[in-house]
Amino acid sequence: MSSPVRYELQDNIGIITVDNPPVNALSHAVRQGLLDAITAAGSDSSEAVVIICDGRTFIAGADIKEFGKPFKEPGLPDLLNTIEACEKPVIAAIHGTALGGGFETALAAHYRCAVPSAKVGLPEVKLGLLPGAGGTQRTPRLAGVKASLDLFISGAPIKAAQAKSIGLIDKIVDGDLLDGALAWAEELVRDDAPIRRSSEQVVPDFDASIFDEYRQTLAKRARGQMAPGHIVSAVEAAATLPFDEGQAVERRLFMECMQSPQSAGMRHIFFAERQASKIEGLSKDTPRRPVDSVGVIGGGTMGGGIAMSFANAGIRVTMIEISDEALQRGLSIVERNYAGSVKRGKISEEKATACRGLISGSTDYAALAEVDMVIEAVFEDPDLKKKIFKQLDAVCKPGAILATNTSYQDVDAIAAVTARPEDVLGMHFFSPAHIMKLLEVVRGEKTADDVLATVMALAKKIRKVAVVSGVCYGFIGNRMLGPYGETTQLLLLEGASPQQVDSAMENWGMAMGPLRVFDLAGLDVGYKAREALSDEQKGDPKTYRVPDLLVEAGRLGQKSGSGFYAYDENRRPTPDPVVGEMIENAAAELGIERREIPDEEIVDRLISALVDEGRKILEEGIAQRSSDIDVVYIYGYGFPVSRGGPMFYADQQ
Ligand code: T1G
Repeated sequence: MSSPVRYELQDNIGIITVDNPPVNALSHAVRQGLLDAITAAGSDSSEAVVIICDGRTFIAGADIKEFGKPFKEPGLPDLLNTIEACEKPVIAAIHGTALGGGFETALAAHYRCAVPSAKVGLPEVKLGLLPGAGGTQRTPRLAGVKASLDLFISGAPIKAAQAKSIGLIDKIVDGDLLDGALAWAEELVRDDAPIRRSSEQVVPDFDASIFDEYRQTLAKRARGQMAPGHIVSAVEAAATLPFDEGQAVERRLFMECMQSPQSAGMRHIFFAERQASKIEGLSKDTPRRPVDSVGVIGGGTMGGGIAMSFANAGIRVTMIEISDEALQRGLSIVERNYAGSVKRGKISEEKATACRGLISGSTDYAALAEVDMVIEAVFEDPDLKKKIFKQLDAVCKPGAILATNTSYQDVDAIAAVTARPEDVLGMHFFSPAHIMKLLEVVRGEKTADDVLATVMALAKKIRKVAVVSGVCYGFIGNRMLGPYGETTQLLLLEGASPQQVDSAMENWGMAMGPLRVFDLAGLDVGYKAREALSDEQKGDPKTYRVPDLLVEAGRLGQKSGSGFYAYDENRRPTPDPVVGEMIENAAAELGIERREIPDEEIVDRLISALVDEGRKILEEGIAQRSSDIDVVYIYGYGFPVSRGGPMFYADQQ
């Protein structure tokens, strides 16, 4: 088996090339290949060494697939210390994304150059880890304490120009990277440039109180997460200890993170997210239809957000509304959202104007005659949706993809009103649609393979994480929310208060407790849905008695100023004794004895409710794999990524 690393001497420069597709991850073979190459360069006639990569990117990190497997030498920290110890100038030449162990490799080199489009970063925190191969010790010596803390704690990559401005990249190379790096190496040799080891640099002055400041912020912002706190300790070691001692601290903290269930959960989601984009039985070569223009039916909150998702990806959007007034309202939602994003510095004024310019409106369906795709985003009335699909069937061109943004309804029944059910599927966005990453792609019985393949690829283009679901009431996410909500109601009747249930779940890691979620969504939504059901279909009255009482008392949730909580003008929730009384009366009426319920039991029963329904969804083939369910809950329902999703969590227990 040939090594994924090759070494060649070109004139007086040694060139080490890593070629390990798809992202040149630092697998054992790559580490061994790098060690062999730097050793060879150390003893041959080369006067300098360039490390460069083939393919689409410089090394994008350690090979995450090897984590948790038996460790094989050489380890990365030792390998990078060997590269740094080289007595000849070592230059790292970066393109694509130099991430994690990949950027640590560049930091172990004595000089770094990059093409303008390159990005560098240390995203280990997103895997519940910290940079474990000298990154927490070398980066502060080049870029200082604060810039390093921000880089490690955000995990976000930065552009080459910014990296240069903080001392992490020395040179931007325009034109061919290898040519540029070789020319620079020649120059360094000619100028007898010093061997500049990052580990020997002194950490620039810093205010020692910065570490406690970050710890306090993280105690709130990253409550319960291990890695961010360990990052601060590792950087503090870099700032206060000699390199070797600091590296030992880094290693110890890294191993603690690596062995933590949190990192296991986050690594699971890393691969689960990528797995979700693969559809069993659908080959990678399935043809795709072009989607350069999209129609959106409905200019409400969802319609506006969906329109922005496509415009942000450079796709022209036509928003359809029933009247000019409604259309103006829809377009002004978009306007307001963009203005807000500019104000919060999320996007530039230019970008917002360009995206805004891609969105137009009409009240005439004829405006959709030539679009490649239409997404219906009107409120949850199945008859209205069917009426709209009949109209779309009449006006849209052959081959146009017709999608519904329904959160619950039978996509096959909607498709059946058209003469082209093969062109119909569900695209279930989550509110706010221009921000939430999850997209449930609902595959109808007759949905054509190329339609599915097109939408899955399109999801990546509009920066969504797409998960395929079969047709059932509520698909994957909302279907599981049913038993989760019912169990919540039982817990209230049995003795837990809304604030106890919510804080138990939020302390466990959920972004928001169930009662606050229901108040945010609006209690009238469920009430209206139940009104259309028979008592038998509604199921056990215990599971909806209290929400019904609240709605009938005009408590619709945040939007009416009260629901399970009372809300102030800033929509901050406060417990309301009136609700406590309503719950007690309902419990008495339903003959339920009340008792103290420990937080653990609340968490167990609610997570079990999710997992049990998840298992049924798997048995029925509604979801392709259990990790897809985890991705749905992480990206759509505020499930803590450090728990890996409900199904993964259950498997760990
Ligand atoms: N290890 C193993 N496989 C990886 C990988 C990695 N680091 N990165 C990507 N892949 C696989 C991925 O699963 C997919 O496989 C294919 O490559 C394409 O990825 C000591 C311990 C680089 C920005 O966290 O962020 O270094 O699905 O679909 O959208 O301090 O991948 O095709 O079979 O994501 O173009 C730190 C992780 C590791 C970077 C490219 N590094 N990767 O995005 O493609 S920890 C990271 C990414 C570490 C050291 C520590 C992205 C990307 P498949 P993709 P993409």
